[in-house]
Amino acid sequence: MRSSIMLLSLLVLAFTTHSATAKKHPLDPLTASEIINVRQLVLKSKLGLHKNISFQYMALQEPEKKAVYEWKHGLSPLPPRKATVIARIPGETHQILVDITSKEVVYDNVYHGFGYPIFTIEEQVKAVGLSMEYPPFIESIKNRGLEMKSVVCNSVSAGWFGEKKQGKRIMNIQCLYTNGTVNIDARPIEGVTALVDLDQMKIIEYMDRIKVPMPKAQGTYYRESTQKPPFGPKTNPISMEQPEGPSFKVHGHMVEWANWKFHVGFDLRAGPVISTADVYDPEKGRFRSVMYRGFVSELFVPYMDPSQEWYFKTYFDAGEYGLGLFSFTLQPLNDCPRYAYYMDAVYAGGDGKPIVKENVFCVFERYAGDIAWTHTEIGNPDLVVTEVRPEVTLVVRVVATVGNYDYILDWEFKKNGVIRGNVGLSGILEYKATSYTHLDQIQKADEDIHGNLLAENTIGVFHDHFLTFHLDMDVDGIENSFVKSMIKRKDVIDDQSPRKSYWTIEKMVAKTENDAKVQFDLKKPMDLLIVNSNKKSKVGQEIAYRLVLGSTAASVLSLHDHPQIRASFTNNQMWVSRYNQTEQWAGGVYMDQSHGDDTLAIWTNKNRDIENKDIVLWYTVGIHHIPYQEDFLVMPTLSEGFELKPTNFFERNPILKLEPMNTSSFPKCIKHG
Ligand SMILES: *[C@@H]1O[C@H](CO)[C@@H](O)[C@H](O)[C@H]1NC(C)=O
Ligand SMILES: *[C@@H]1O[C@H](CO)[C@@H](O)[C@H](O)[C@H]1NC(C)=O
Ligand SMILES: *[C@@H]1O[C@H](CO)[C@@H](O)[C@H](O)[C@H]1NC(C)=O
Ligand SMILES: [Cu+2]
Repeated sequence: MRSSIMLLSLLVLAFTTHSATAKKHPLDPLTASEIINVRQLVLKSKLGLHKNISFQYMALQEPEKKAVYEWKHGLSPLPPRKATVIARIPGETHQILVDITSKEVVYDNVYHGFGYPIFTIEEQVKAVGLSMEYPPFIESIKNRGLEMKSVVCNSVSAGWFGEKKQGKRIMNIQCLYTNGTVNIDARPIEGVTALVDLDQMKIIEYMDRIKVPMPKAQGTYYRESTQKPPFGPKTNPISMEQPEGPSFKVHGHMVEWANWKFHVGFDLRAGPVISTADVYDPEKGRFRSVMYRGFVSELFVPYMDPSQEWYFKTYFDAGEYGLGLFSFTLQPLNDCPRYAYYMDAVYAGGDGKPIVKENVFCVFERYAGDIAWTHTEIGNPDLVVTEVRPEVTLVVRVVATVGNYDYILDWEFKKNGVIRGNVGLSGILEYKATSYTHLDQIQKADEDIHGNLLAENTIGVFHDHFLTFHLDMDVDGIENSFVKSMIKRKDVIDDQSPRKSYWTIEKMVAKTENDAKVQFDLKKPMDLLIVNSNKKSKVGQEIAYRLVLGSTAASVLSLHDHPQIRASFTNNQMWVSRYNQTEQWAGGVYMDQSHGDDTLAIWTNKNRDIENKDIVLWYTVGIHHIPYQEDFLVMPTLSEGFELKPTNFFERNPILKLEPMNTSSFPKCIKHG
């Protein structure tokens, strides 16, 4: 949720030629050479004459859905390639559309609304660098008996706290102390905050308010090379064998595996983007569409400390920092298994030039010893029947490290037709320094330290994580409806049964967007279906997919709290909106310092018709995080997710005819005594 100046060294990756040998797809992200072309076209325009132009965001302007489907069905050639660019010159945000195919700038509009674009790495590095030469800051460091050479700083988004007018484009700078440890997050220099005007690129406010003892460096090491025994717990080396190689194929950005076919894209803001996920139906002898597009639209992380140094820490990690921008090269064998296939990511840096980051994606088959289905039948005379099949799935993984936190973003495809979206949270908590080294020192019973004491002088501050997924479902066609299959208790009347109660289902078809806002309540259980009412199964059921919830949390902030107004897409845990290509970012295109006027909550106020229309499902994986000591020093992965599951989509269990595994398929292994 914040970036440190140290990141720079990781990011200066040379631009290497990235050949596009494989077959192109209309949703392929911009290639390096396309990025070069877009940059040149913008620089040749009037705006390009400005010497301080900065490329905040560049992405493929997606062709219309209709064009993508026609291309897929072989009815038309590749649609023209276009790029959307958000550029910044001091005082102005420009929205630019570039037609790469016809080599022209289609439009260049100045944005006059609230909010600012995503930060570039370059401007964050510049901003944090300012404090290093700022005399009052140098004084503050000296006053604390610290040395400047061990200080690193973070860029912390400023948020919005009710000002009526659009404020300056600003950012907070706070610093940490290394002095030997690579764990920069462990030693916050509490009480010192600088405010930077990003247009002028200078510090405009400075606050050195309180002095708090800094946590010790000792015990903050997590690198293997710095560890001392006892080690462990230990197990023997482990790996899954694929004697005949993996079963998936990657052509450019298309992945084919078992009964699945889908496109893997990359976006600076969202990170991985899964598109046109189609599942094969052996009975129908063809692929059927499931999801047109799925990605993390926003990631809201509000901290629960209202003090002057902390109140603004209400991060929007996708829209302010970029889950793609902060995705890094995966480490073979540990980030992904031995047989994983790696893919690079290409995006435009702040200067508009392409950056190729290697091995940002991994694709691998997962076999974790789990069972896909099983049954033992002992009822047959003289015959025990056991049939069991192993579960093998396919995973596409990206790890986004937004400052201190690491988000392991997985899309998993299963042979039974399930798509699972999963996020693993790891990394280092955002710590607050305190004078306390033991809870006994807290005198007043009602003192709120806004977190838990995790180690001496170290508080893990309370916070939430809300990952809002954009799930554009096209279940066996574009026109879908949202149906709540509500579980309702029935009371037995007139003693017609010894039972007093039972439950049954009542179906509610959402006519409009308001009907489809869902806040979960254990006392009102329901299945949440995206149905295609134009298609029926053989017994007459509507074809559907349903959302199976994972970890769900409702924000408990006041609806009038400004961070919550900006994050009003978390006011419900699930929404359905009418498809509109411009409505992709749940918190708005301009998330930084936004006023909450371009959110999912605002769009759905239109209360559009959603019955038998092209619709988008929005679901928020939510986690309230009360830190405990085990989260210190690096958090063991907390894994949460949801499933999109076929629901009367297939005539029967689609994996009934899976073949079991067989010992003879594997090479003979040497047994060690
Ligand atoms: C704008 O560009 C000039 C010349 O390249 C440079 O000196 C100045 O620092 C830039 N301003 C900002 C805010 O980056
Ligand atoms: C830096 O670390 C060294 C070794 O742990 C220690 O001796 C020194 O006092 C530290 N310096 C400061 C300024 O904290
Ligand atoms: C699509 O959404 C944008 C932003 O909410 C809105 O301005 C536009 O009118 C919408 N288009 C249609 C066809 O509804
Ligand atoms: Cu957390």
